[in-house]
Amino acid sequence: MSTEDLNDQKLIDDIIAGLLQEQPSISPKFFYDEIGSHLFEAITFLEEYYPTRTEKQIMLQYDKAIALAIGKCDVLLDLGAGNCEKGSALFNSLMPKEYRALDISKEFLEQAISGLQKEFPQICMQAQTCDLQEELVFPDLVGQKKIFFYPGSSIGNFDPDAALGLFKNIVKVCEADGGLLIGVDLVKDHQVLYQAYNDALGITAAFNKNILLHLNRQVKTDFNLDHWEHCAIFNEQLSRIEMYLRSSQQQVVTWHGGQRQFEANELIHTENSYKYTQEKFESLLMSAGFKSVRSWTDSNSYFLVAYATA
Ligand code: AVI
Repeated sequence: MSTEDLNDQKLIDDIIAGLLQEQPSISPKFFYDEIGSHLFEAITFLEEYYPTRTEKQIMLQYDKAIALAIGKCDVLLDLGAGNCEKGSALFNSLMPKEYRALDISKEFLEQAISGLQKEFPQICMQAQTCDLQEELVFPDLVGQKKIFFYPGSSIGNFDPDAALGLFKNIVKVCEADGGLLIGVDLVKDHQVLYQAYNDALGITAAFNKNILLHLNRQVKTDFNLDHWEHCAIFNEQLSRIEMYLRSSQQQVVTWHGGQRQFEANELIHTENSYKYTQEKFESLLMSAGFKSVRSWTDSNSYFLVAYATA
């Protein structure tokens, strides 16, 4: 067996273990196959899904203040860079010498970078695979002022303990210089939050259900999408949106060598999306070891952009 086959088998074993738990769950990383990535992009255009456009508006409105707070930038490290659109929007104000795009798939990044390189020939660009659950190491960047960029409230998809772990990791690699520019969604009117994850067009429902199609391909499960419903609620106590797939009837789902019976109304957990208050988020950054935090928000206080200095 090759290492790749072993990795695939480990992935499949992990998915099956998740399905067999008392509270079944599927990791949100399985949302992002080709269809899922396009559906997520469509979500960002929805009227109900305010985070993407609000963050963009804050970044545009305060670009000079943000650049001033950051100062010199030797290397801009774009965590979860995707199509590099958000990272490259900072080039004119931060003027980094180097841009490092990090994400799970290097192939996708390389395509994005090759287009950008023509537009910004003076910036040295590199794509690198990166798993944010693991330790961050950049031996070739020692001594350079590193600015990490983590937009889109992707941090909200981590439990607060895991978010703290990631921040500690960033403080460590920043070497008492540089910092983290990060966007996070704020707690707000519950109806606004609810609608952002229960849009009228049903795009978020399709995004959620598509995870089952991904599993059918990856694990050869036989989920029937007609028998599952999208469910997203705001858990006030834990300050997070919780997404689930609800079984609409009693059913058995099978895969090679196993199966599970689901009762009517039984839920499979697919995602948490934490919402912070400004105070909570700033104190999470400070408790990770950052020295200071500056924040900018929109007129409704829907979203926060923060710069934490290491
Ligand atoms: C990627 N992440 C920040 C999105 C969120 O809002 O938590 C994923 C998403 N899930 C449903 N809609 C959007």
